[in-house]
Amino acid sequence: MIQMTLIQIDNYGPWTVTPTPRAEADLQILQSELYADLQRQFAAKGGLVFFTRFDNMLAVTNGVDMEDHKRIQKSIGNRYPITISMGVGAAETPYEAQRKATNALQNYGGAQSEDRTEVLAIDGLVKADESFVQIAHIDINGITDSLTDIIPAYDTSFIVNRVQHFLMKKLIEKGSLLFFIGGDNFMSPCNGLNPEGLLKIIEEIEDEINIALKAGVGKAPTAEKAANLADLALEEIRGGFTYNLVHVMKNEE
Ligand SMILES: Nc1nc2c(ncn2[C@@H]2O[C@H](COP(=O)(O)OP(=O)(O)O)[C@@H](O)[C@H]2O)c(=O)[nH]1
Ligand SMILES: [Mg+2]
Repeated sequence: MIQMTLIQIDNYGPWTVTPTPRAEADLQILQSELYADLQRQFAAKGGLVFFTRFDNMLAVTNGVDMEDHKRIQKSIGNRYPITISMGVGAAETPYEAQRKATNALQNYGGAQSEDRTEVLAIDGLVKADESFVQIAHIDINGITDSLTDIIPAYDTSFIVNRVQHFLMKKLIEKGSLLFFIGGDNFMSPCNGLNPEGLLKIIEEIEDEINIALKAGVGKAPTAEKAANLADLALEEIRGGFTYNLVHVMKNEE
C-alpha cells in the first residue's frame, strides 16, 4: 500500500490578487520556498514531495503519521503569510491514493473557500507492515550530447515537456503517476506496474517520438528508500553494468 498526501495552499488564488495583484517574482519566491520547506520537513520523516503545480503538491508519505502532518501544517502557518490544508489517502496504486487524498480534502470545501483553513483530512494511513512504495526514476538517454549542447535551451525544454506528456498519458492507465524532477528526469510512483509494463511504455515512446529513455526502479517501505534505490538502479544502467533499459532494485531489509 502506498500513502499519498495532497498539500494545498488555502484560498491562494484570491490571496495573490488581494488587495491588488502581488508582484509575480514574490509569488514565485513564496512558492519555491514553500516547496523547499515542505520537502525538508517531509524528507526528515522519509517522505518525498513533488512540486506538481506549487499551489497543489503531491507527496508520497508512507511512515508520516497524523501528528507529523499536523506539526508540518502548524509550522508553515506560523512562518508564512498563507496556510496549507492537506488530504491523505492510502491505496494499492498511487493514482488511487492521490484520488482518495483529494476527495478527503474536497469534502471540507474548495481551494478558494474563505472558510477552509488548515484542514487535515485523513482518508487513510498505511500501516507499517503494509507499507510499500515503488518509484521509477526515468531519464532521457544522452540529452546533453544530443540536445542540451546542440539546440537552443527552449527547444530542449519543449522536447522534455513532450516526453512528460507521453509518459503521463501511458502511466495513468496503469494507475501510476509521473512528476518532472528537473533536467531530463522524471519520477513515477508506480506501485503495481511491473518492469515489463514499464519497458513496453519506454519502447512505445521510442517508436512514437524517437526519444530513448531508461528507468531505474526502487522498491522499499518508504519513498526515501525507494527513490534512493531507483537512483542506484539508474546508475547501474548509466555505468553500463546492465543492458536492460529498466533495472530494478529492492530493499534488502
Ligand atoms: N533531479 C535530478 N536531476 C538529475 C539527476 N541526474 C541528472 N540530472 C539532471 O539531468 C541532466 C542530464 O543528466 P544525465 O541524464 O545524466 O545526462 P545525459 O546522459 O546527457 O542524459 C543533468 O544535467 C541534471 O540536470 C538526478 O538524479 N536527479
Ligand atoms: Mg539523461
